[in-house]
Amino acid sequence: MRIDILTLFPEMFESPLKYSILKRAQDEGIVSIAITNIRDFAADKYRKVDDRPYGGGAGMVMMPAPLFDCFEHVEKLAPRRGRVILLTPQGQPFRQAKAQELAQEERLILIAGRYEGFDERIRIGLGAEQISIGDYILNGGELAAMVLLDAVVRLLPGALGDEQSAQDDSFSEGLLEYPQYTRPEVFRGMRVPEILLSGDHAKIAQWRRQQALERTQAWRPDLLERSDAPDE
Ligand code: 9D3
Repeated sequence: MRIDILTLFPEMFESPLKYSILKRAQDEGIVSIAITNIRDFAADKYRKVDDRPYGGGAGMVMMPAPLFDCFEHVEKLAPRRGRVILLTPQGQPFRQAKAQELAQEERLILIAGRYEGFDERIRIGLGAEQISIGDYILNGGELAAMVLLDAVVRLLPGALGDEQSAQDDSFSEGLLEYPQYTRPEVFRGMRVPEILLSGDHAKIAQWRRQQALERTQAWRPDLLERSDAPDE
């Protein structure tokens, strides 16, 4: 997969791309990630990319021309257009199902905004879909783009070890994880549940399933509405 990111703060992406799964996936050619600075496509000597909103109001709006020029440059860097995604607070909330869907694409173009928002003609003219990562206010779209990137790349074939990808299958059912324990058997007086030491794998699987259901009911009942899990 190729992922292009258009941003006014390209340096923000450097560190996350250097570690762990994102680093390895790039090194192994599973994903190619290219960051492009929208400001490089500003037309004037001040490198201006924002302007005051028509109709008045607080704050500034991202100008269409630098973004269109930046987009048209980036579009040509690879053969396919793929999906174009604007990270905005107005978007549909990002969920695992969307990450799965995006992981099937050959190319994504992500656009992270700053200021109060994008000139509406950007969304329309680029045929972009909008995605939000949740109902809270960030200072810009960059961290949202990184969240999306992280969630999508780990789903690409080969990005994780086999062991972990198998485990993910149970999470994609939409339940919280069962409780996990490692050594020692007793820590500060708290014991590992006896059943996990029993060696009875069928009983352990049954217990874990029950725990996952109970925790989801208690802590995230909203998840059960959407879960694929049968009505246990
Ligand atoms: C005053 C109205 N605000 C809209 C709710 C203005 C505004 C706030 C924050 C405009 C842009 C931003 C910057 N946020 C993002 O670009 C953003 C975001 C977010 O704030 N929350 C969750 N997901 C996302 S994706 C992009």
